[in-house]
Parts: sequence; C-alpha cells; structure tokens
Amino acid sequence: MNRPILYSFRRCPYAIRGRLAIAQSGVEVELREIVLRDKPEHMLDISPKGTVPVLLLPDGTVIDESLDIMHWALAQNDSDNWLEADRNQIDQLIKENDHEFKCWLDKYKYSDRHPEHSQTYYRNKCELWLVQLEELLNQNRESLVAGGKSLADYALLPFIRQFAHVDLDWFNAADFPHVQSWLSDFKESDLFLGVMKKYKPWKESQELIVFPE
Ligand SMILES: N[C@@H](CCC(=O)N[C@@H](CS)C(=O)NCC(=O)O)C(=O)O
Repeated sequence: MNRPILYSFRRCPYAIRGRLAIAQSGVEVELREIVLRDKPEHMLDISPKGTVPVLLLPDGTVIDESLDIMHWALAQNDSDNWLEADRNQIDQLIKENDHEFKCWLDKYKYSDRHPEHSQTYYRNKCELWLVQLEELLNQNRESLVAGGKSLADYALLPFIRQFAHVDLDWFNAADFPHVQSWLSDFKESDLFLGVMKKYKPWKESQELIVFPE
C-alpha cells in the first residue's frame, strides 16, 4: 500500500501538532524521524526550506506547513470534531500563537542567545499569552474555544508544553490552574503518548515505520 511519507522530529512542536492530527484521523503514514542537523536529501529535495514536518502524498503533493498538514488530516477524517468550533476564533488563536507567542517562547528558551533582556523578561512576555489562555479555558470549560477541544487546543498545546518545560518548577508553581490541568490532561492522554513514541533516525535501508501504530 502506498502511504504518504511524513518527515518528522519527535520534540518539535510543529511536528507534534502534525502528528496529533494525523493520529486523530487514523490515516496511516510512513514516519521518517529526522535529525535537524543532518536532514535527509530526499526531504530537502521535496521541501528545500528544510523545516519539519513535511508530508509527501502518493500523488506527489508536498505539504510542508504544520497547519496545512493538520487540515489535510482533518479533511480525511474529523470524527472528534476538531473543526466544529468557531473557525475565526480557532484561526486567530493559532495566528497569535505562531506569530507572537512563539517568538517570545524562543527567546525565553534560548535567553542566552538574546542577552539584551533577562530570561524573566522573556518569560513575562510569554505569560501575557498564558493569562489569555487561562481566561479562555475558564470560560469555555477546559477548551480554548466553546464546544469542546478543537484544532486550536491541539495546535497550541505542544507550544505550551515547550514553554512549561523550560522551567517546570516555575510553571508548576505559577498561578495558571486551568492551563496547568489542560496541559497535564493532554500529556497523560493516549493521543499525546501515542505521538511521542521514540524512533531511531530514518535510514533508507530500515524497515518501514507505520504511524499511527
Ligand atoms: N512554519 C513551519 C515551522 C516549522 C519549524 O520551524 N520546524 C523547526 C523544528 S521545531 C525546523 O524544522 N527548523 C529547521 C532547523 O532547525 O533546521 C510549520 O508550521 O511547519
């Protein structure tokens, strides 16, 4: 059977969101785990920009933006209704996450590369986003948009996880009870655990890895 090929990197939040949507859809892909400093030639041939995730469909179509991969997967099967909620709100949340929060998150995580401000300064910037998410989760009973967990939750959670893990002690002690339980429920879910399995970096000669398992 000719499955789509997914180039992925286990810890990358963009790749995680792509794998979450693919796992939810149940569509099988061939997973190729990569190492960022040694990207496979075939991946760079089909997507020269060199970011993961990259999905190659059997008809030759290349999808190399995580959000597009999520939408592709949900177009195959959205039986958990990730696209049921208000689309404008979903899109707006993802836009702010990817274009504003992510920039502060990178600076917080790699504050030694951005010595113009302290790590606390960058964390405070990130916290402004968490305040907004806390309010939404409170209002909407543990989902970002009314009506249950949607694409917005699954697109953002990998980034909030990354934020939390920069200083887990600080995060666990901070006053964000809804964000904390939203994240811990996610981290304990079968969906998340299923997309975080470890694989050796892909080699041409290796046996094919079918995802989801
Ligand atoms: N806009 C892209 C961003 C993907 C991205 O930046 N992925 C990172 C890994 S987390 C990457 O591949 N960076 C390339 C590198 O570090 O060489 C998407 O949504 O797919």
